[in-house]
Amino acid sequence: MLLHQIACWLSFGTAALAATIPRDPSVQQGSPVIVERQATTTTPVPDGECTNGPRTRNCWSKGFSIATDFDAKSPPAGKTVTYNLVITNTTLDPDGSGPRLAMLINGTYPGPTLRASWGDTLVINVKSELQHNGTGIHWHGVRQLNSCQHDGVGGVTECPIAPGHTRQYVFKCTQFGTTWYHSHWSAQYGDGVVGTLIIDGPATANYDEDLGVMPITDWYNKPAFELNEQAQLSRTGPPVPNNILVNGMHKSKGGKGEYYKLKVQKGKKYRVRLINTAVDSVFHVSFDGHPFTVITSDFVPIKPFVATQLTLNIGQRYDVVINANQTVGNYWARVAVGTDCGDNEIIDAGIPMGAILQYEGAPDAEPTSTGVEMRTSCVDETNLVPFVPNTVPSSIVPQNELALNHVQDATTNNLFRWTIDGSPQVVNWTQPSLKTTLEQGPDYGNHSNVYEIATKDNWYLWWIQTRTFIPLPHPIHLHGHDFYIVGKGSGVWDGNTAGLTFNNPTRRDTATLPAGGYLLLAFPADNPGVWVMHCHIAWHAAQGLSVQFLERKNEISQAIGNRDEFNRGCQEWAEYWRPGNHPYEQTDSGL
Ligand SMILES: *[C@@H]1O[C@H](CO)[C@@H](O)[C@H](O)[C@H]1NC(C)=O
Ligand SMILES: *[C@@H]1O[C@H](CO)[C@@H](O)[C@H](O)[C@H]1NC(C)=O
Ligand SMILES: *[C@@H]1O[C@H](CO)[C@@H](O)[C@H](O)[C@H]1NC(C)=O
Ligand SMILES: *[C@@H]1O[C@H](CO)[C@@H](O)[C@H](O)[C@H]1NC(C)=O
Ligand SMILES: *[C@@H]1O[C@H](CO)[C@@H](O)[C@H](O)[C@H]1NC(C)=O
Ligand SMILES: *[C@@H]1O[C@H](CO)[C@@H](O)[C@H](O)[C@H]1NC(C)=O
Ligand SMILES: [Cu+2]
Repeated sequence: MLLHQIACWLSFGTAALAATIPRDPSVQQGSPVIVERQATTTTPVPDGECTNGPRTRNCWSKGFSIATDFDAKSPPAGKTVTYNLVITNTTLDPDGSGPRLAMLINGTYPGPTLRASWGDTLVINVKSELQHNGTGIHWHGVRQLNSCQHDGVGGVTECPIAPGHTRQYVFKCTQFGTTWYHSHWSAQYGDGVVGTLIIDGPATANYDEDLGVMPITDWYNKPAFELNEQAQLSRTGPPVPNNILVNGMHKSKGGKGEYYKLKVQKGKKYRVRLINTAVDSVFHVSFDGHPFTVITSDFVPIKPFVATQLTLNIGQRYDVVINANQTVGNYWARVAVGTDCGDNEIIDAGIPMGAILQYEGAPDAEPTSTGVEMRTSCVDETNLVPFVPNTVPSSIVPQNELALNHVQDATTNNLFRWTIDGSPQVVNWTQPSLKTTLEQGPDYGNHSNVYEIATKDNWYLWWIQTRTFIPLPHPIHLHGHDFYIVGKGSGVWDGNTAGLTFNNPTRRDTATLPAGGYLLLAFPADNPGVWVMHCHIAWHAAQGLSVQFLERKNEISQAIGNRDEFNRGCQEWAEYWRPGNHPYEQTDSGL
């Protein structure tokens, strides 16, 4: 018992906070020991033996806790969790605006929430019942340690899944928290090929119940493939979304449709998992009358802090704990669009935007609550301190600038293209970079935007620098790793590393490049593979805004092991993508 207590004296919150946590009535006698006291320090202690529960969320299992360095280890004897998913070409009418073409996973939007635990192995069989598109599923933020061929990026880590065929993805859950999965094939996730993924593990604050995911997206009444073509032609900016959806629901400007409800009981604390799954929008989220505690940014547990509003760019996640301690009633869970960098038709429709936080015992009515003034900005949160501290070596040598620009001229058939060092990325679906790497040639193609990361475990510092006069913020997402944000700012970086943040910088897998500015991202070369880094605005990714990191190329073949599935996928794709055998052609980057 004493051992349990000592081990569970991990750091978070305050004794006062812990003291207000009510007893969870669902914890029966005979359940694992619940330690009443929490520590008051903010210093992690070594992992001990303690059991996860409503008041010991910092614990996980013997030898694993919120203080575990998850880069170094994860629970070894995890379960194998298997899911089957089917992608179909169908229609959807989420807000009463009328049905439109959609591609859905198991017929729902968003697709099923997949769930596993830290250390588990996920096995996911994805069947494509699309008639006339390739597809593939990327597991956003999953590190894919030594499993690059399961990253799901057609033209980079796999050949797309051909119509009627199945792909098996297998990976270990080395991190825990909240994420989403989506098609990485051209603009397809904008048409609905999106779902959510929860990996259970310890947390930096306590809560009674998990309310699950709250994915938020922009929504268009026209298919994404159609809008993607428009966006590429345009000199005047992207199409304006017609609505937003919270967990696949919202009222439309015509007053039809329904709000998503988060149902709570007075006196309990709830974990809510916020995810921005949009095509082109920054969102702000708040809960009227309910300041909340933020416990993660992306897959990284952070020192908890209280906030009244959070900003999420595309691909970013925050897990928050809400205390349902207000008068029984209905409250708005407000969502606002970052209008400094985008727009949405619903904003001026006079309809509250968001979802409803509904207490048990409250009537089924729209809230009349008021809340904080919502932001309009498109900049990242700043108060994000990783719970397990890490240091980036200050001797790190910056790589050459990755210069972000744009072009729209004869060399691009007058299509709008974003460029990195002068080149928009275009992938070749039949010849993914991983295939080229394994076959040792012939080459990656003229617009592969490949950057090599050669030295094992060396730290690399990537300098993304805006050089275009179009001042837009871009949510930069990296595969195969997360990164440390050692610097960012407006204008041009002066190349001086002295002022950068090396001591426990914010760590995550998606960060916003400031409008017109620069972003400095560091990570070690600890995962052989081919990993894309791209803007997560779907139109921008389709218009070439990405690079591929070729990491420790000579070790990739051995690292990934069996490649039968990979080879079979490429044979099936080559058969489908024969000239004359498919009605549509590749018109964009392919990503
Ligand atoms: C998805 O649908 C398939 C086919 O109906 C079914 O076998 C599978 O269990 C479903 N998956 C989930 C996660 O619900
Ligand atoms: C989906 O079905 C429509 C017809 O309903 C067809 O025009 C379109 O090509 C199909 N798309 C895919 C990806 O199969
Ligand atoms: C995918 O299917 C949509 C129609 O559903 C079509 O507009 C698009 O061109 C297709 N893309 C490719 C590359 O097949
Ligand atoms: C409700 O909970 C919040 C967050 O834990 C706390 O700051 C606030 O004081 C509580 N209010 C009441 C009335 O208990
Ligand atoms: C894509 O790769 C295939 C197979 O290597 C090759 O035949 C084709 O020319 C490539 N396409 C382009 C546009 O480079
Ligand atoms: C790549 O660029 C070279 C030089 O501009 C050109 O000769 C070649 O045709 C290009 N290859 C492809 C596949 O477009
Ligand atoms: Cu962008």
